[in-house]
Amino acid sequence: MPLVLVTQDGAVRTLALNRPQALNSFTTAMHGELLAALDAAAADASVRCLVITGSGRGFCAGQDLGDPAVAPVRVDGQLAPSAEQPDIGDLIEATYRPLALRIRAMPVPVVAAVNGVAAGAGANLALGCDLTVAARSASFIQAFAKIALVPDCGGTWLLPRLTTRQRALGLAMLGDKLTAQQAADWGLIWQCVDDAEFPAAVAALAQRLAAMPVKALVETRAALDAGAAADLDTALANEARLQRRLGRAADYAEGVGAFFAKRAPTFTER
Ligand code: T3D
Repeated sequence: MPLVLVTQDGAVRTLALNRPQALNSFTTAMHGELLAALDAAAADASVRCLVITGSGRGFCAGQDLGDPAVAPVRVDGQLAPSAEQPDIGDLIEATYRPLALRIRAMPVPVVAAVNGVAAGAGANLALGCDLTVAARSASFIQAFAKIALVPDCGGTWLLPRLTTRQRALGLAMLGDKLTAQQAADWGLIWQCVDDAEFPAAVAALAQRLAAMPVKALVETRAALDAGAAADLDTALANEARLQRRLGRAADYAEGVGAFFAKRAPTFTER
């Protein structure tokens, strides 16, 4: 059984994490399949929007804590620190770091469709996508402190950018469950949708993004990320550089032409 299910509807590709019996928690093998699926989507010109979701009742419970890549070894039958302990830093370097960077560099908009609980690295996978839509029954848990770790998969970068210092620290230190509605109210996610409307809402958003000028949307993501750390003049210079390039591209001509012709534009670039 694939650990990542890949489906496509028009120009929208959906990747569903597929270890429902363990709430789609990450094993090294699932990381490998997800990165390969992201690379394949990035290379396929028919894909204009990517959706990441979970199979079954969960989105993703973060790292599989029983995976040999992280599990503490048994000493005299007890789980305990040991020289044999796998190096979790090596795992993070090889898996969550490239995953978080890959999503941020996708050449198409990325929607997280959070169908259920998103915990640990699963929460930060969801929060690191471009637009995060959650079913009302879903939740977000920065579970790391409960196992004496710090947020990873980009959480230390994302949380202070998405919310206030107090809320970021409260979430990360306490590891309490944040409901989908709270996450929306706090501005951490784009939208919380009633469960019955969730699949249709995700599909409508993804199809809408796929019909937009995705090259400009991807440049917008990069420019906002760069702008958050830049001074005003640097951001203005970056805007001029991007508009110079985008203004010579086919999608700009199409957008302006469609405006004056009073018709819907057909964007083709990626
Ligand atoms: O060393 C490192 O970990 C480095 C990497 C760090 C990145 C991280 O993501 S660290 C954070 C890891 N994740 C967690 O700590 C979350 C652990 N899970 C939970 O706290 C709970 O499962 C949830 C709050 C997410 C959901 O609770 P609930 O009551 O809805 O479900 P459940 O009964 O706890 O879980 C259902 C099954 O999934 C259960 O298996 P079973 O008993 O039916 O056979 C449970 O063991 C399994 N499961 C859930 N999360 C994980 C998991 N199995 C392995 N690893 C998990 N993370």
